[in-house]
Amino acid sequence: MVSVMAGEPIISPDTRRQPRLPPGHTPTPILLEPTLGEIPPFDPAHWDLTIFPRPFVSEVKSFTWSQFLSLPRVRVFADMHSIDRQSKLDNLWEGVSTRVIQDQIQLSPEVRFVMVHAEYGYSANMRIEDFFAEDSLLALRLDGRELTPEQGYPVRLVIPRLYSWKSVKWVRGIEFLTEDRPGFWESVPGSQYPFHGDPWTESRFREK
Ligand SMILES: Nc1nc2c(c(=O)[nH]1)N[C@H]1C(S)=C(S)[C@@H](COP(=O)(O)O)O[C@H]1N2
Ligand SMILES: [Mo]
Repeated sequence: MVSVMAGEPIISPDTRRQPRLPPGHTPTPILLEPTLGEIPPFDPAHWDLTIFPRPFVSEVKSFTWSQFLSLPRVRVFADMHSIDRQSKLDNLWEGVSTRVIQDQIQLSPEVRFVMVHAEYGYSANMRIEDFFAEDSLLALRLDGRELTPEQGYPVRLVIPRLYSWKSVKWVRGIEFLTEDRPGFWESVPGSQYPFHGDPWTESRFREK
């Protein structure tokens, strides 16, 4: 197989903060949060990743599994912070930079937000600046190993600068938006999950 991995890892800027942990956070070897629902099966013959809709992208684009595997890779060293104040430090992710996806599409200038969709209906909304941040990627591997089914195999989004619920596992779709819309956790009735989800400003609760 041709190696498509390049260069030194990108160091997520948040790992250089002093202190390194957001206020009140505790380091943990594993985020102790159960995933919703069952772990989806993976069938490489039918898997695809779809980028939509028109006219926000000039054409709808679907990557097959082999097309996705042929995209160039990056490694990203990053921490992951959860809304219940646990932090999983020192993750070395490998995958496709969201900026590679950006290079493959023509995005209209009025696009401001992204909704990332998973198998079985999970989704998360975010700003395009967060989605296209230098340390954001569609990860295939963690710490030198293929993702486990629990970790989102075959592909999970990783957005180190946002709370972990934005790092959608089992990604299948990327939907561009001009206006923000709630994802799964943001739309649970009575949900206090904020739309943005910045661990560093303690945006743990929805504020006016
Ligand atoms: N598809 C999907 N992605 C998901 C979730 C989920 O339930 N389904 N849970 C989110 C939440 S709430 C957290 S805390 C992290 C947990 O990631 P981990 O299992 O790798 O620790 O995944 C996020 N991504
Ligand atoms: Mo979570």
